[in-house]
Amino acid sequence: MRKALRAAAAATCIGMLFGLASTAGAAGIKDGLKVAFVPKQINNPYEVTADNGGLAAIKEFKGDGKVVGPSDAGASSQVQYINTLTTQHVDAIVIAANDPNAVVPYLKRAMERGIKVVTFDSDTAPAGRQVFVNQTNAENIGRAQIQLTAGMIGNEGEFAILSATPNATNQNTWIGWMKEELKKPEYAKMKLVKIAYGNDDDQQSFVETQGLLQAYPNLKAIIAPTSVGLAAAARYISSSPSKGKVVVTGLGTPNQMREFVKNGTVKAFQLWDPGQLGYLAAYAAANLASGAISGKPGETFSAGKLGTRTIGKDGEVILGPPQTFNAGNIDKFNF
Ligand code: RAM
Repeated sequence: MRKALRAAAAATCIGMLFGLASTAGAAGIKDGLKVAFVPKQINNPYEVTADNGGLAAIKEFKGDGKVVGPSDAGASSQVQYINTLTTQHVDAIVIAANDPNAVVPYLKRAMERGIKVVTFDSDTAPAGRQVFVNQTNAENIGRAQIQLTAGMIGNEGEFAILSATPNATNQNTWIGWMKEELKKPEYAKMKLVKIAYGNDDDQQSFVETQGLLQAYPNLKAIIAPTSVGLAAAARYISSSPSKGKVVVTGLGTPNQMREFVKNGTVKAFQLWDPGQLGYLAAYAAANLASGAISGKPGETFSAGKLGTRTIGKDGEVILGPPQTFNAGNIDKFNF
């Protein structure tokens, strides 16, 4: 009899556990969370891959995901989308911000109404969000871009940067670290002659590349720390007399760069996995919206296939180290 009672009690406990598991999705995440992704711009293949990673995570934890955003990466182009999501009272907004400050008052308003905000890819000022999911350590990226370029031009010559928009937090942070790295004595003969902006617009980036080559006939390299800019610069150079003379490198997706690596225009470039970036950002948002974390340094959360992650200084979570792609490994990647 006692045995039977004990068994019944155990069954009740197990039932409670299962009961809990069915109302809370993956590892303490509530079911049915409404999570909205707001990319820098919707027609950029990099952003599409990142958003799809986010949607895959949302599906895993049984949430309700969507992607809304502008077609241009202008500083305040995301404001109207943030306001609509605030009115709809989604549970979380995951945004790659086009400007560190322009969106902050609107994101603050969303947070005041209980919506959790995660920035990923490109941060806002810390007041605009609870957590920033950073692709990789910004200092490493900036320094690595200079090291990669220096190695290809023998630490000597004029080079230009073809960036995204003048306001982009991520590119501006990386460029800041590139300038820091350039202060080292081994780069004394390398000269940054111009920072041009293609605004993450393919045509504009193409035209800016042409302008750089005309204005600086001795140019040895272009660094484009933007997937849109890098693909456009490589396309321009691949069919110009500068092919083989001007090094093109930066940050880009293997699928957009494969052709230019294979035809010899680009020897090497870098990136992380944008799909994993979106995936991690979705998990951070869901954990915030479930009350499992609040965004304080030292908190940990479970991020599905990416395991347990820790929130660092200023609410930053880092995905991992970047990858360098070249002719030898590019076919191993498909994004
Ligand atoms: C573009 C965007 C994005 C950046 C990548 C490398 O797609 O500017 O923010 O992270 O390039």
